Amino acid sequence: APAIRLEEYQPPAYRIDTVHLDVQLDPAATTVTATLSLARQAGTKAGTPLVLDGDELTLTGLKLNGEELGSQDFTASADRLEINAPPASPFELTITTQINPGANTKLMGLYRSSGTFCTQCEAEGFRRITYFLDRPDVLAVYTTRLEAPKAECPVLLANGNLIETGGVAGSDRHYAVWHDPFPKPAYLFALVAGDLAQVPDRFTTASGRDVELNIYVEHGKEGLCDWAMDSLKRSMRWDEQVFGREYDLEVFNIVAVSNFNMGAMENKGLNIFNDKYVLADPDTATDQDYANIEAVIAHEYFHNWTGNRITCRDWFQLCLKEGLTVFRDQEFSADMRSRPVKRIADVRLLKSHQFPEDAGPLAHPVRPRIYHEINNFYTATVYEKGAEVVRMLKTLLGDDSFRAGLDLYFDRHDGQATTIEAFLACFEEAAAIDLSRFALWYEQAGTPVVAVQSEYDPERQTFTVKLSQEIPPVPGQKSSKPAVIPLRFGLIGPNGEDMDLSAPEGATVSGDVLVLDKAHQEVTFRDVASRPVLSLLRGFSAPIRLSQELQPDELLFLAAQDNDPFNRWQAVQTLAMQDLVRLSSLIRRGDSGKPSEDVIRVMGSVLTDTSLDAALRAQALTLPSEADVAQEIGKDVDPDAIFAARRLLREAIALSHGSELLPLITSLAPAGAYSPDAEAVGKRALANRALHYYAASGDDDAARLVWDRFVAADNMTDRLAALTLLVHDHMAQEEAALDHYRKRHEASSLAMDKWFMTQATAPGDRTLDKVRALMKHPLYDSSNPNRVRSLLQSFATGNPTQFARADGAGFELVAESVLAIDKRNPQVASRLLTSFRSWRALDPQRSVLAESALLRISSCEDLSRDSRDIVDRTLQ
Ligand code: B3K
Ligand code: ZN
Repeated sequence: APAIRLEEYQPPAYRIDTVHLDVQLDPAATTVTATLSLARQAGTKAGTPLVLDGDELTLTGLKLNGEELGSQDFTASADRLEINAPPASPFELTITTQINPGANTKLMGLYRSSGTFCTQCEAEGFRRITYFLDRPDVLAVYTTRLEAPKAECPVLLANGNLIETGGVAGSDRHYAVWHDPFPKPAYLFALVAGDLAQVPDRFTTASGRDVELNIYVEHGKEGLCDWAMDSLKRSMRWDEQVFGREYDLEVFNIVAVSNFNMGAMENKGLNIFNDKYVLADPDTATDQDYANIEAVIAHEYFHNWTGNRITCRDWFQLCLKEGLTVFRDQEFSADMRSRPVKRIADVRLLKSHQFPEDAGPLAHPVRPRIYHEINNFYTATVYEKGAEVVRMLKTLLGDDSFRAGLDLYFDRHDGQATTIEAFLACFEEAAAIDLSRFALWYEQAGTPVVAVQSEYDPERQTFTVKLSQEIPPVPGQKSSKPAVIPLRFGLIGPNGEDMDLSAPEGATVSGDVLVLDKAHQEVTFRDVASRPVLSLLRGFSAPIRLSQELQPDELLFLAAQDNDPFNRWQAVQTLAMQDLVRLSSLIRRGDSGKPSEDVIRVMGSVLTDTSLDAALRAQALTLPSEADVAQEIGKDVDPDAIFAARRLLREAIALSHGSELLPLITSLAPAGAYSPDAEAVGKRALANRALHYYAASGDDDAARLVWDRFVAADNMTDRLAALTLLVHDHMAQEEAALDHYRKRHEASSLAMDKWFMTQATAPGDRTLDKVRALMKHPLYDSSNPNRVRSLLQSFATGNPTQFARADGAGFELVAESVLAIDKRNPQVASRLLTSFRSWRALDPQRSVLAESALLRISSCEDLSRDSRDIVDRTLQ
């Protein structure tokens, strides 16, 4: 496939002002008649051919201004329709295509999910429905008429407002006409038709307009929509209050489907969701599920302004909508819950997903300059790092200028398809600031490493901080320019208070933010009465790696004293990380390590510090993951040694603090009915974290307690926490627990996904055979993306010792699965394939085996474009 390059962007030669779609739904032969009003763009020569995109289409009719087109006037193939010499003045094209939604296993375009017709058009799925200028800078007003048998498809939905419904005379069919007055790109088109239950509600906007809200689900699942609906209404209110953004149509519909390639999709007025991000009740959804639903509902809703009203000029600008919308959903969740706890969770995700991406063969800038398959660029870098860049902008500008810049953006670009440059220009203007250097965050791949050294001079009472920055080389980027890095900081005095400081020399400081913008910088603070401890990168104010040589006593001080809750958590993590790296390397050499007393003591004080929020304590007590430690080690990684090191530290903590654990487990149960509010969630998290340590002893008492909690749990969070311990620690009741769980939950696919996942992520060499056996389980379905993710994706990304087994069998299983899935669903296959991205960091024996699995995939000749792109880049 040819490379698409940002520098080669050309505006479209033709405009499409309106689209009338008539869709005659049929499982095997759906007929789509698209009537497009087209016009030459200023600057297009009369007679310039019109080239429309298609993908697996069959053309069955073509008219220009109502006249059948002769075969000499066009050329058509499954993936392209060219009108040789269109009229010079505006004209109308009527295209009829026939498609087979029942055979659409890629889940792009129009397909069926458990009998429901639904669509997914982002990024390039609309061209699988009709021939079109399928690019985000072609904005049109859509009217959609759907027709289907009334009994099979009582529900007919499309974008916009419903303007007409009726029966088709003399038949069992009925129709609905939807009109969306807001011009939109084709990727935001959607339709749904099927027999679904409707859960209705209402919302009154700030200006008093009444909006009808609906969630559509499979019959019988109506009772699982309360939390999603509640999250939607809170999102709508929040966007009004915090960003001044109101909803703009008469109706907002959400449909939950069980077969979906990703999380959800923000189609105008008709969001389509993976049911995993809609359905919840205490018995089947964990606290994490509730938080995810709240965040994804908000994210898709927020796209109405950041993505839909203002969209992207081209797919290189994807972060324009995604980075900004992730930032908005993060802020929403922070306001709904605890801000520091949310920040820690977001940073954990960034470090575990985006940092490895940015350090490996798949690294790319937040705004890529080249792609072969755009669907491979819905990445942690575009989304999560993209959100960090927006967050830095806010940190640098301050709240008021940031809001003024965003207001200007909404005002100036409403109704447009635009670029990162235009976005930044709004902030430059609103804040009278030059962002040309800041823009490097969109251009450069890789995570900057900031090295820090500090020195206190008691004679002169100065404190000097030497900072330097550098991005290690990544594919296609050997050198880099210094970035603009906002570092939130404090100098903490011996009493634990932040010192009052006057402006230092050597850097711009505003408030508590120091701006590092050169390769090397020396910053001197004067009149510093005593040696401070430097707390840097508070709140994780920039997506960088800090290389700061803090002494253990300084880290212990920060862990106990830092006024910034994020950095307190970070100090605990850093202490644990240092110890895990040390222990891993000892174990690797065959020595027996002894965990550090300091770390054990810090964990003990977190356990017992009741002045801290329970959720924060749970976060601090969660050791860096195996993947986090692997990333920190960086090369010649032995996952078995890392696993053993974590196990050792966990046991040592459990042994030293045994007596503190039991009361936490038993006393923290929130009173009353289950609620997903922040306080109750925090209590459950801490109790289950304590249980995790308590179980480490492996003795009978511990096993009994875990089993009892498993059986007695009245919510999924506690049940799954106990099940995970029983299975991952291979306790005697492991199989009994899995059986018990299966019997209880086999009617709920989403609950069973957790059952598959728990087994796929269990350590120990029996897991591989188990996963192979589970692939044949009657409840497993390799055509359903959620099932594949729960079993295979979680094995490949959540089980480092077994995926990277020293005999290569883990790599083989995943390679084999990628090849099998690729034939049906390239997007799911290529996502699974990205689990190999850190293969070069493994020890030589393992990396050779990973490479041969990759070569096996690469040698397959009919690989999809999606998987070909990932395997080529991974091997490069
Ligand atoms: N915009 C969609 C993602 C589409 C992915 C296409 N392969 C969901 C979201 O980010 O809100
Ligand atoms: Zn999004």
